[in-house]
Amino acid sequence: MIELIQIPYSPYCLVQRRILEAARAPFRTLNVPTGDRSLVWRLTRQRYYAVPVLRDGRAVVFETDEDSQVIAKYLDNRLELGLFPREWAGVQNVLWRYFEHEIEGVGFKLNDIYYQENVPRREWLPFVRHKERKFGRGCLELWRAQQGEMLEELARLLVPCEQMLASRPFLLADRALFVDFNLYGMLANFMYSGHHRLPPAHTRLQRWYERLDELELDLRA
Ligand SMILES: N[C@@H](CCC(=O)N[C@@H](CS)C(=O)NCC(=O)O)C(=O)O
Repeated sequence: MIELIQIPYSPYCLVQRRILEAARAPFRTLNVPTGDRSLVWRLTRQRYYAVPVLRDGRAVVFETDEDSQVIAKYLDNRLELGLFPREWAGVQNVLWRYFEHEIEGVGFKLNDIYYQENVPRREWLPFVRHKERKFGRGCLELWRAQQGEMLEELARLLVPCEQMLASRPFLLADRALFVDFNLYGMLANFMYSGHHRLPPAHTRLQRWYERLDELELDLRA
């Protein structure tokens, strides 16, 4: 059975989990602690420490750079999902970069400020240390203070997505593609704490999110 090695609130893990669910693929998740990546390190033979990682029999699959989509492409092939159509080559790469950098860059902070509700107490110390080493001392307090501005910023960043949905049910086509799952994961992370909703003005995006949440893919296999 496919195993998704994950941190449950990680945006990148949420992308893969939703693809697996929508494909109705038998899989199980294995959660790793924030501060202990020894399992990932061992599985990848000391080549990777981040999540997600996918294990499928003898295959261990993980990303090769910031913008690779090795896991999603592996699942796309393995389950014959057609999530990366050739006609959108190039365009989809630009979109997932925007989602994983611009949107994720604001969304994860808005979720992280509620970490005490999502992260087990024994992991608070490695969690805060990890954030502060990357973003500076007191970053979580700072993000908490900037919450209002960050919500406005996210609404602004999501305007192009709302516009894309003006004439079709999904971002690029009349069916869901990888880019839809990708944006879904970034937004599922933003809303993971339960303290945030999608910007009220973006009504098409809200309906799109509900569709994605329940989506079952037509399997080609
Ligand atoms: N581009 C990678 C990014 C993966 C990533 O940054 N994962 C985070 C968790 S959200 C992580 O494990 N970072 C390394 C660390 O925490 O030490 C992907 O799409 O999977």
